[in-house]
Amino acid sequence: EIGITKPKGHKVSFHYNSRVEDMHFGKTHPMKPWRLTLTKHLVLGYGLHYAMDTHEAVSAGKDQVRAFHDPDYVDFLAQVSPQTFASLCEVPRFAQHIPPKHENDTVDLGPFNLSTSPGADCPVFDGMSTYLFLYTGATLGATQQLTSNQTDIAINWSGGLHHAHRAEASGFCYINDIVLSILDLLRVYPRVLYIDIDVHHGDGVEEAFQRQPRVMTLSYHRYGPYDETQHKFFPGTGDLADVGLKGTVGEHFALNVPIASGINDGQYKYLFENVTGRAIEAFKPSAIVLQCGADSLGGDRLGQFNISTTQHGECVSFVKRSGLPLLILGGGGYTARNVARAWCHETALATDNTLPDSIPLDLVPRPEAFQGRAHGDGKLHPPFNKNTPVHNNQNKDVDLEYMVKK
Ligand code: ZLM
Ligand code: CA
Ligand code: ZN
Repeated sequence: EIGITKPKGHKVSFHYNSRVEDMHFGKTHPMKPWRLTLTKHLVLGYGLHYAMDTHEAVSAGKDQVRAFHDPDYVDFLAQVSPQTFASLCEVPRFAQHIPPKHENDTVDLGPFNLSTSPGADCPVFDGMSTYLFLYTGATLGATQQLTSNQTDIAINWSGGLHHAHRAEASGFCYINDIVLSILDLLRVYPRVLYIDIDVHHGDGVEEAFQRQPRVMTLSYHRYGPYDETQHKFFPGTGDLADVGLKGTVGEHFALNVPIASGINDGQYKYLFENVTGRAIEAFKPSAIVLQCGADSLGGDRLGQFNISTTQHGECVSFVKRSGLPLLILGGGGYTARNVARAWCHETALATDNTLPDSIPLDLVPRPEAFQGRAHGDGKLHPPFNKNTPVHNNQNKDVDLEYMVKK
């Protein structure tokens, strides 16, 4: 028996709707909602649902999404499908959002940076509207539990889509559920701290609150040229010097920790705990939103860091120790079995449970996803092995010290 217990002294609520699992961004598109299925399998397999209140998420309404997004964009998202895309592009109020075509564009972009080309970051796919309004509804349901004092920690692994802008999809993100949540939190809490451990810069959230001193955004991310081609790692923003909009009251309420490829556990822990610790001390937030993108894990298909699920989880534990109302969200994560491992482990940390390292394979519907040498030998925390692509560590301790001192 695994012996899962309810946390003593605090409540955790879990927000999810299995309908998000059926979605396909496209055959080889890196974003796989299937990772959410695997996460659910591990959470239920270990019995963590006994330690939380579970809520079936309901779709967000268009009015709720308009609290941040452009009304034309919201209407477009609510109606779009591969079948309706072409005719919607002809509607004048949508057509005005079609970007001018650049000569070396590889994909045909429609309005709002959406596209039916298979190579697009933000494709239009079957069931897309349902998916978008559901992950957003899950985040808003989780937020509502916090603002009504019915929980202390609320979790939505299907949320955390930090790149979406007011009238533009970007980087696999269409609706910015994080911004919508923070706007709701601001009705109740004087100050909200947003922390983002996805390997990508949380640009959409930073931009939305760049003039807002009641929200501090703090992102840790891969930054700099990607490879010899000198292309920048997506989205290319989040320099150390970027601290919020200059000359507004929001200046100094954005923090960025740009990191080179290959960072290890010890270095990440040093950065995360020093910078986050000082941000909490100085800003004195009344609530925290933590985006837990799992593409910062070693072995991720798109990420370039070497951190373990243990260290990724340490970030969650560190933030939890603040004792503040906490919203935990997902985000990126492109090696599905590792995403599921990290988010299951973090669900356990939120509920004060310690899981045995052997996955209860008899209780998970797809044990083969976690078995065999290449899939982590049935362990929750398999060590990196020769199948894990490792990125050379380009981070010098002196550079990290410089950022912490700054
Ligand atoms: N091309 N298919 C992270 C968002 C990262 C921009 C370069 C598109 C991909 C990637 C799409 C099937 C989060 C860029 C990339 C190719 C312009 C990015 C479709 C592979 C595929 O095989 C693919 C044909 C696709 C997209 C790779 N895109 C890798 N990296 C980034 C966006 C989102 O984790 O932060 C939060 C959820 N985009 O680098 C290009 C510049 C589009
Ligand atoms: Ca980040
Ligand atoms: Zn990411």
